[in-house]
Amino acid sequence: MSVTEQDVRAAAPANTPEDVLAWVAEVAALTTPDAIEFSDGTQEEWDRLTSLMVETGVFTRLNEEKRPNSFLARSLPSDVARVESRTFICSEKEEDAGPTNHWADPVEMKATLKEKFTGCMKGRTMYVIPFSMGPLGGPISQLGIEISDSPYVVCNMRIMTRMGKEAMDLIAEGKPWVPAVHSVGVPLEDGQEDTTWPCNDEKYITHFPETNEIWSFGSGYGGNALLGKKCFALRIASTMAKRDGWMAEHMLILRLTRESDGRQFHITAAFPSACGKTNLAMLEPTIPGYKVETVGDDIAWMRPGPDGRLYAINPEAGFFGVAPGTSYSTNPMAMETMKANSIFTNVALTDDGDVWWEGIDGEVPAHLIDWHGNDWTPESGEKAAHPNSRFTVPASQCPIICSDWEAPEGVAVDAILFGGRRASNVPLVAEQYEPAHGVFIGASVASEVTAAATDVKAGALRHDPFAMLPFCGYNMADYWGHWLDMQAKLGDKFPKAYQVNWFRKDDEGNWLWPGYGDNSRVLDWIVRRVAGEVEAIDGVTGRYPKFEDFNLDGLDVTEESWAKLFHICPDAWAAEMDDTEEYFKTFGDKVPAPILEQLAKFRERIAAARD
Ligand code: OXD
Ligand code: MN
Repeated sequence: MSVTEQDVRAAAPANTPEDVLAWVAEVAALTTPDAIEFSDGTQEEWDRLTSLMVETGVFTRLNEEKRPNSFLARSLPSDVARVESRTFICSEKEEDAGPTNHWADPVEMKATLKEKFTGCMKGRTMYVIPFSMGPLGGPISQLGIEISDSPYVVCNMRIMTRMGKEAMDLIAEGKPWVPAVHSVGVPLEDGQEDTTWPCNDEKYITHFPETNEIWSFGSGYGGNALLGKKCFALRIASTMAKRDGWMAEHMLILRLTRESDGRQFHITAAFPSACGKTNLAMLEPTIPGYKVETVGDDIAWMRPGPDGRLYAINPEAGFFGVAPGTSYSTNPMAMETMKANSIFTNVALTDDGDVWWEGIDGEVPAHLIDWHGNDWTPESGEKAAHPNSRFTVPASQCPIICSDWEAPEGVAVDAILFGGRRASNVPLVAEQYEPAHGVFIGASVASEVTAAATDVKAGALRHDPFAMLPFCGYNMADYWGHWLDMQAKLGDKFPKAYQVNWFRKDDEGNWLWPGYGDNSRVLDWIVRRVAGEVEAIDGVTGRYPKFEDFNLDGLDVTEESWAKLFHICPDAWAAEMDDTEEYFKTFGDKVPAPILEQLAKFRERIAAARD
């Protein structure tokens, strides 16, 4: 027996508005689940669902002493990351999705989805998950309701968003909300046993920007299934932001407090997926005199405040971070954050019931259960944890979470960083010449591809403007135009942009910069620039620090290796700009004129460097 409208009404909290009831009943009639639950976000619900998943084998409970209230899930090898090739923007006009998105006609896609979702929840429970992106009731926050047939999604959403009763109460007050429907796409016939990671080989991650709808089919993993994150907080929110004059960005947010005068600086930074945003957000400065506090590690929503400055909130409530490479030496604060109440996906399991991954502290264990669920030894020759394995952890558990991380009005942004993984060409740090140059820097970012998506070749260099390539819900060139508009609106109150690159190597392939906590040295220079305390030298890609102004105390960076960090090869840059021009051409006449002017100015600087 599948769920009826009466069942929906009976399961819903008493204050559920009629429009929500009607929508849930409609989705239930289409997907025919066996049961329905409205998520309330309570501890009781978490305990019940995590125990259920332990019983069904979806979750392995980790050692209660080592990792209390924490669980391990293993996905199928076919469902380990976002699938960009199956991610669609279904705007009415194809040009509004632009060349960087997969576009699908909304009417045709709705027809396809109708077919895929028909009966797709049979044998399963439908969970109705009200959630808030951003502090409950905050002026920059937004509400949503995700319907999902995955209890794994419910538990992850409880960590990643403000989920449950309080969000429903706000919806009941009549606040707007975004509808998001998710199914793993595996109906169960009567008596058919479920698997521990149901998913469908055919996947559709679809967005309807004109109606703010999200429909996701076939995957249970991360950004494909936790619809508040990439689907809502970036793809749909970026289109809302363009319409309403704000910004939804793939950026971390941190607070840097300078102890000498107590001045606080807030920095946001856009790096492509799996390029160390979590590490920078939780950085432990190696230089004295600064304290870092984390506001967010992945997404920033920014709006002009009453004083004309740009204010940022982290719309998420948790971190969904890449596990491999995370350790007490690379990110002690992340390690502390995940000590309890955490979900791990596709990491390895130790013999004493704890988690393990490549790059974690200590000796490599002699025996593990790998992410496939098989015995593993160091001789196995394969990675024990998947390169995109993740931890889902409550942000509130981060020891350096900023006291204002839930401030509804956000924090005032002082500087914006753009980075990527670049072994050559891109200097350690460069400041924009002028606002349009800042947008040009963001627009021309290219980075070595990581494991965060399944269907792009790791290691290759790809253009990833503003680290938004997979996340911009509309035409990327119009998005650059929106940035220029926001800059024009805020004038000199709009934060300056800086291009950074921690990943430069010498000709022998050695890292030129230690990175991690030493990136505080770069932040130190940036905030002194913001405060107008140091000068910069005009260079090819932007304005650079003077060697003598930059704090290198205790580091083995000589004037010679410093020169290598800032070395510019005009030929390489000329070639890169030819490539960038070709890339810009794919957007036709949508590329804003100021961006093309910046390209021309950059070429002049390259030519001058040749003389
Ligand atoms: C993420 C990503 O999971 O960018 O944050 O892929
Ligand atoms: Mn991300």
